Amino acid sequence: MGEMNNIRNIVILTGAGISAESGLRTFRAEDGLWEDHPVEEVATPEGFRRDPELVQRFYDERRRNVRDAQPNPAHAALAKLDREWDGELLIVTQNIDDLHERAGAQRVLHMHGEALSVWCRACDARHPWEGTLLDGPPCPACGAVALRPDIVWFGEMPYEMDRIFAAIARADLFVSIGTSGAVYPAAGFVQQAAAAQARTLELNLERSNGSHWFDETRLGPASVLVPEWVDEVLA
Ligand code: BJW
Repeated sequence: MGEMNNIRNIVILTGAGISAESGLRTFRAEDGLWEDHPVEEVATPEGFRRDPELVQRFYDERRRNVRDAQPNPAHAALAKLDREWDGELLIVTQNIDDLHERAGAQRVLHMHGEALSVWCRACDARHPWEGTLLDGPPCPACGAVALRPDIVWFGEMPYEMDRIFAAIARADLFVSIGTSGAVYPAAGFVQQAAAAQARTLELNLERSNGSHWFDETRLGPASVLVPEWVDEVLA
């Protein structure tokens, strides 16, 4: 990474690749999730209107997988960085799992929502949720049977974009971990970071769509690359 001396504000973007070694499947691999379920059937508001049972069943299973998964050394390393880094830090995750939090990280923002949260379309409340939705449970707040996964689908606005852009504008270092750069607006963060004069680093198993935008790309599994990089930053 060269000179770490001038780095104070860090923004980290994580994607499905950081949780792959925790046993959660990525989206665009050979055995990716969309193989079993085409994306437009499950991850759009139109798909949900067309076949709510398919979508609820899909996310009921994802919720169960998330509950059963454990953080891996990459999550643990970012949690350590969060504990020990005095400057600004924001972990922006596209992932809906809670493995960053379970590893102990606190400065985490879920831009695509959370598997273990539900959203009531009747009263707009959100609730922590570990169970299923296929069976049509009532909203704990208003009693309506109108709960949907608290997930950002295609065509919906990702969460907290203002806070993300503000953090990127202040960043001295932007690090992207385990994301293919296929989905916007997250795929564009690296360009915004570069425009704000931040250094940009990518950690990924293989080169991604966005690799050419980064100052540096390191290839390998997140469980190895992320702890190595965190040790460098904290040294
Ligand atoms: C490892 C590893 C290991 C593996 N170690 N690495 C045309 C052009 C531009 C944009 C658009 C367009 N048409 C439509 C759009 C917008 C659209 C979009 O981007 N579409 C693209 C397909 C082109 N985006 C949206 O709609 C977003 N909203 C939006 O833009 O709002 C503005 C707006 C609103 C209204 C009207 C108009 C505009 C919303 C996007 C929501 C994304 N939601 C999903 C599903 C929900 C979550 C869930 O069900 O889990 O989020 S899609 C899915 O992709 C999921 C992910 O968060 C997201 C990103 O995937 P990710 O994390 O990158 O995973 P993979 O599998 O792609 O990559 C894994 C990587 O890990 C690979 O690189 C591997 O190499 C690596 N890896 N093992 C390290 N061990």
